[in-house]
Amino acid sequence: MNDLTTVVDSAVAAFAAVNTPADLENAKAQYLGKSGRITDMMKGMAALPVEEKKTRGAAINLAKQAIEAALNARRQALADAELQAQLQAEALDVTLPGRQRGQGGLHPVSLTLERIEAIFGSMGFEVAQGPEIESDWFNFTALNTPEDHPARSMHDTFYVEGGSEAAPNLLRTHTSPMQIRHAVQHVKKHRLAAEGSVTAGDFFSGAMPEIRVIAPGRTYRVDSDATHSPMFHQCEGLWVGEAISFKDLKFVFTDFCRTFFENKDLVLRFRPSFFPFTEPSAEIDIQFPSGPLAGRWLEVAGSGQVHPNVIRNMGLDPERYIGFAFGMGPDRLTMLRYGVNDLRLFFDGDIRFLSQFR
Ligand code: 2U9
Repeated sequence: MNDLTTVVDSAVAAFAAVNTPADLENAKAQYLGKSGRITDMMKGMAALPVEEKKTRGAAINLAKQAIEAALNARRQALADAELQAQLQAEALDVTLPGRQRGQGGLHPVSLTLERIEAIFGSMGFEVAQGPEIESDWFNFTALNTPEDHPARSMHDTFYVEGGSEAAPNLLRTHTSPMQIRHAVQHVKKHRLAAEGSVTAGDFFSGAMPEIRVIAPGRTYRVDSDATHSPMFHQCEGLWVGEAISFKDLKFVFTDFCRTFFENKDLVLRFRPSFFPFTEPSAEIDIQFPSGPLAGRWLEVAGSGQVHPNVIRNMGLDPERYIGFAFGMGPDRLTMLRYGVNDLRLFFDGDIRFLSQFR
């Protein structure tokens, strides 16, 4: 029986010596495989007398069971070790600080638009928003822009599909069409209330609350360099009533600029100019009394008294209604406010630039 003890010891040692499941299966084959040592011993029993066969067979079985037990124990040990190694490799250090989600913020131009809306809102202006794809009528014709005006050319304006040759569609070149839309609705509503019906063709001369509205939003022109982007922002304002004059324009716009730039000593200059939709017209320049831009005249807006043809296109009688309008570029206001000198930075989407305004 000594030989059996030797085989069992040898198997246990062989199993202990391997470190992978594949090597363990190879080692097993040497003892329990088809020509393994235990199998050979079984075969060797054939020559024994019957009585010896019984005792020898029982002893070999016991040895075989011992080897199988050692094999299973080793299999389990290797599987446990593998699991431990994997757990260690994939271990999470739960004491590390978590990954923070970056905090977002509004785009600098959006901050400016919010600021403009808040300031004009405090002066009783409504905010009107509307389509960026406009008809030629709302964008040009209603605003008294002649058929042959250069702004209507394809070099200046993006025309889009969907309209007819007589009434093409385009990407709005300013937000003034929205002012016309707003004014027409305003007039219709109050005319209906006053007269019970709205007759096309003539103009409303009755009493009505004033139109006081700003139209902020995206606008488009065929233009691209350091100070022009094909998409840019505009905010236009309109105040129409029975006695709204240039004096009111000067007061409103001066108050707006001083609040916007947080500088009560800001100086404004109204310079004669020309726009088809206003008459008379003026460009508005500002001057900072101190700081990096001190002493320079900086153009910030166009303005004027709304042209009688435009008043008519709102459905109003220009003999009774009069008012002013202005238009400014929030992109440029943002550049002036923060000292940015290249407009394209606003639209490149570089987070290193944009995160400075959070
Ligand atoms: C209506 C009637 C008149 C709005 C006006 C300007 C002058 C003007 C420019 C300023 C900077 C456009 O973005 S910009 O290049 N705008 O000069 N805009 S008067 O006049 C209107 C608007 C609506 C119904």
